[in-house]
Amino acid sequence: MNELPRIPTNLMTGFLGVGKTSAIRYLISQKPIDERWSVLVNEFGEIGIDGAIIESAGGSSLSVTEIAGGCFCCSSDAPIESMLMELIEQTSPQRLLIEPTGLGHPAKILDTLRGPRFRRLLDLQATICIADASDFANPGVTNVNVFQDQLHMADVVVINKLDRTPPAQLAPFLSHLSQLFPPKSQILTTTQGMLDLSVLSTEISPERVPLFPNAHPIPQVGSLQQRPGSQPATVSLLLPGHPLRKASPQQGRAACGWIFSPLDRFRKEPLLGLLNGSLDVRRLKGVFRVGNEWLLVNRVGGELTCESISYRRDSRLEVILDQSDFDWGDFEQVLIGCLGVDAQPLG
Ligand SMILES: Nc1nc2c(ncn2[C@@H]2O[C@H](COP(=O)(O)OP(=O)(O)O)[C@@H](O)[C@H]2O)c(=O)[nH]1
Ligand SMILES: [Mg+2]
Repeated sequence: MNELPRIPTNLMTGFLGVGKTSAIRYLISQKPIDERWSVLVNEFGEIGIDGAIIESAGGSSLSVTEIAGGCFCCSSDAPIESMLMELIEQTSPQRLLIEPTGLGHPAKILDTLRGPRFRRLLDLQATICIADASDFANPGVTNVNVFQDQLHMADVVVINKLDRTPPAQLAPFLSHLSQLFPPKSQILTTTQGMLDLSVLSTEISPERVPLFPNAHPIPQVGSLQQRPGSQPATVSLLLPGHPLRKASPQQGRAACGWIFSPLDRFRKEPLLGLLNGSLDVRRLKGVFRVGNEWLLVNRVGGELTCESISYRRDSRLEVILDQSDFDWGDFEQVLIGCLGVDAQPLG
């Protein structure tokens, strides 16, 4: 009996906000036009956003499946197995890319992909860890076991955000990476996740084992899961001005997400003022209907970026803080206060 060719598959790991989604979008921009790719993306919070961002980068031969609501790597419900199988059956991809959350432990996902259910279906290729040298310079991040294992389990490490990496931060990180065992197949530097497609088929080492296999506590898995090839979770019954809020603390960090009615429009200035405000943000991302346009807002630490996006469904926001407790009520009131339409100049 002829076996179907196994699907070339890559895991794109990396800590919060390092540029995983940017790298996937850039890889998709080089996708041969007649090749079918699928992307499985897992979000730290309950409100999926990356799926929409990635989907807006591709055409009809791209299918994006999002699992929101915590890390699939350690979920007791193991939705990754059933969703991955469904995705393979429904989309028959010729390449599969998987983006776990920035807090995801790669070992458990790799075990699943190499396990009995998937090893005849998937051709597991390079695990690519995107990294930010400023995280390596931050003991609050380097002490996180998941961060260390993301680097340790990778075949390729890509130091992204070179545009804002001082040489004094780059050199010690490169030196650390070059001393890891087994040696990395490639250590690359780039900006905006710009990677050549050839990186996906880099040679891999079967010897890599985790340093901290049990590093990850078991979080809850939320209900806003998405089916293969479907749209990101939408809540059609939301009333304008009354967003759905889902708080979902992650490994000792306060985190919360909101979905607004598609009819809600934001005023740009107060919205960006709030999102760029004094909150102790580790990671923030959102898509917003602002006047007649749609904006993608990203913040990592204190750095906020904003760009137009072709996503057009509803406004949604996800925030994760560098502190364990936060009362989201006041923040939500200010967020709702940003709704409205900017006054048009007279005349
Ligand atoms: N300065 C700078 N920002 C970048 C670079 N690559 C990505 N970003 C920004 O970093 C933020 C997080 O990127 P994203 O790809 O969503 O990271 P992810 O959370 O790892 O998926 C976004 O605002 C990106 O625009 C880069 O090379 N330099
Ligand atoms: Mg992402």
